[in-house]
Amino acid sequence: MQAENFSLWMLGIQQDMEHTLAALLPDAAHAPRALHGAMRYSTLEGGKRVRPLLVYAAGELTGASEKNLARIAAAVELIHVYSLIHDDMPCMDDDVLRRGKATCHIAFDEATALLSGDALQTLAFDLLSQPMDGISPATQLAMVQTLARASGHAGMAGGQAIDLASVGQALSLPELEYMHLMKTGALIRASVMLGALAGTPLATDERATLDHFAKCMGLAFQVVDDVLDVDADSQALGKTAGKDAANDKPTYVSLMGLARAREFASELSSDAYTALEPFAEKAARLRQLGSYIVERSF
Ligand code: GRG
Repeated sequence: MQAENFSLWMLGIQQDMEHTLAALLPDAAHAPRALHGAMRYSTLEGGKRVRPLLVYAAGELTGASEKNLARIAAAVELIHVYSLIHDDMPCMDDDVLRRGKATCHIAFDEATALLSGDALQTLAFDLLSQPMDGISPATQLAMVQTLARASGHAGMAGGQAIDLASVGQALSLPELEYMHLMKTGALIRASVMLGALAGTPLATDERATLDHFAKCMGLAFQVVDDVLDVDADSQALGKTAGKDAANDKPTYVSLMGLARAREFASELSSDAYTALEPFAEKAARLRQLGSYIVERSF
């Protein structure tokens, strides 16, 4: 019953996100058509929308309005899509398959892919800086800062730089963790904190404990991603499976082995649920979403 309730909730958010993003993205019939088309192609009809789901679940914890959460969730998803487009380009991961379809630079061309990533990123900040009902300018500024820091040199882009430099290198577990906390973890952590910021302010200790949940979940998400890269096929994943080993990339599986990596993901999720205890029932959605992230098969 609880699982059914969660699946319905997830589906509802995924559908709302699709409508919100479709309405916010520029019209592909308007020039520059290739750019607008590429932005829509890469963003719409694809992806699990894990980061938007985290925004909504954290917003439920602080009683945030759905209207504001939709805008915040869309902003985070746009940053995520921009990172996927750029990551797939020949200068980085050089991949041809993403979300079950040709990557942006294959479906369009490299210059259009580069520009569409740039334009999605700036659109995200545009969305986040427009007035939101019941949210003070100071809180909104904190949101913009949270997203900027999670995306930039000290977050996702920095983590990606370390990742690119670590191909063929023997990273230690702490080094791998450091990289992933930046590359994947920072945006996941920001999604939770942004959702929470949209509602009734949390006390300092509550914020810290929620951030600990998000940090553990961000890492667990990556560990599961590494497991799935060896354990699932490209069709199920909608992206090329087995790429990490083919590219000689250090991963949790290459460092710990498959069985231990699975155990580690479950240890991280236990740690994450413990952090949610002070919030009791208000964190029910975040708990369910945590289970989904760790138990997913694609
Ligand atoms: C180019 C600045 C820049 C950063 C790229 C996020 C990232 C950094 C690269 C993506 C490569 C990758 C496979 C990372 C592992 C974790 C991850 C982000 C997986 C993709 O996210 P999902 O599973 O994808 O949420 P969907 O398609 O469901 O949204």
